[in-house]
Amino acid sequence: MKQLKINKNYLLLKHWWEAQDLSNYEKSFFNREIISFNQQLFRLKEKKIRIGTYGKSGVGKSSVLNSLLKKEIFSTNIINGSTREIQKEEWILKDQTLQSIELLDSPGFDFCNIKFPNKIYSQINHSDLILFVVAGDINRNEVSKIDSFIKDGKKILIILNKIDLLKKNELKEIIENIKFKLPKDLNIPIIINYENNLKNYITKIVNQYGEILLTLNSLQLADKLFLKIKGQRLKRRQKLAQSTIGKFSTVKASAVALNPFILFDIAGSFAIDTALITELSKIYGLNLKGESTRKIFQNISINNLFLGVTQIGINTSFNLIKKVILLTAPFTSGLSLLPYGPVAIIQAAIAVHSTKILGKLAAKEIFIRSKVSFIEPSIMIQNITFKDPEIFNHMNIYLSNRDFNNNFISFLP
Ligand SMILES: Nc1nc2c(ncn2[C@@H]2O[C@H](COP(=O)(O)OP(=O)(O)OP(=O)(O)O)[C@@H](O)[C@H]2O)c(=O)[nH]1
Ligand SMILES: [Mg+2]
Repeated sequence: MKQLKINKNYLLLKHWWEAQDLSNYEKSFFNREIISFNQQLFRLKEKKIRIGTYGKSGVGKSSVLNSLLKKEIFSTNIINGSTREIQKEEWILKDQTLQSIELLDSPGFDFCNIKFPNKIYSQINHSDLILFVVAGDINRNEVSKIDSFIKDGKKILIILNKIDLLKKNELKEIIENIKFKLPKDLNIPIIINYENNLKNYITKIVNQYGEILLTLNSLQLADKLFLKIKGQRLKRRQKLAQSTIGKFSTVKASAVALNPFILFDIAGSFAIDTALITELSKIYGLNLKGESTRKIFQNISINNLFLGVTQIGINTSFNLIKKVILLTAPFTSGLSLLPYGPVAIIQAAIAVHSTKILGKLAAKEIFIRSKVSFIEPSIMIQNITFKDPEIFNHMNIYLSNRDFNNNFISFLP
């Protein structure tokens, strides 16, 4: 494994976070997420890995943690629902590079009396490592929860508990059944909880990969928050961009059509179009100078047949008709102005339509140009290389599910 410097990554991430420059609105809108991310940053700085348990009620989540701690810290009961909310305990392992381990116990996800099941899922989902505790073969609900964690790009281990209640030949069969229901290519480990087996396994994982799991998870949580903030910014800008495009198309429609005595030429139309692009670029936080605006405009007109044709069409053919009509007006006592009505309507319609297309294409082009150039968390993730890639399969899933572009194009006007 490339020597991973946790301090360096902490500083990079902290720096990135400070540069985010959130507005007050965003600070209050994302308050909970921000607090939780700051806690993660703090854990990264302090080298405190967080391990969370999850599973059905009564499978032995609290007992599993007690067996790691070798103390009865978390309450257990034969009656389901002995854990009602998330609880924490520090687990200090000797001879390891990490400062300490934070263990999270959670209520059973299927227990009917827990108040906020989604909040509990989300808190466990923030852990650096998830122990998914099962007691025997897994049912549809358990498979679906495991799938959600996988989709979210989390590192999970399946902990098979209560094996003392099984006959010897049953154990093998149950493990096969569980494996059959998990995604084949991922090789999610199934760890049997007997004697010191689980403790040894987790100690090994934490010693070998603790730092990198903590770092990767911090980057992943940073990236998730970054995407949320970015999505929300784009949604607000989408509204602003749409109304700006609307205003410009009205201006252009009246300029080219409604006043038959202004011979609105290519230069005038171009001025309105470039003003629109400049306005849109301001909305997307990219202050384009004249030259780049012209380039965007040219690119768009060349690549869009309709726009290219209307640029010429509105301004030449229709104006020619206008001129002829106006010139002949004195000879026809103004009668020739009558056909001007429909021409004006067509001109206005084309102007509106073409401005809307121009606005949409320009927003997309501007958005692509405004993509942040400084190091962002997803790039930091991609820059980390691994000696044991299989352990980090979950990050590949995360990156491929992230689907950056497709998510955001829908937020454009
Ligand atoms: N036979 C056997 N019983 C176990 C084992 N682990 C836990 N139990 C028992 O199973 C019951 C439930 O255990 P808990 O640890 O409370 O289960 P939990 O998943 O935390 O349950 P909730 O907090 O209600 O969701 C208790 O009576 C435990 O003593 C095991 O390995 N073998
Ligand atoms: Mg419990």
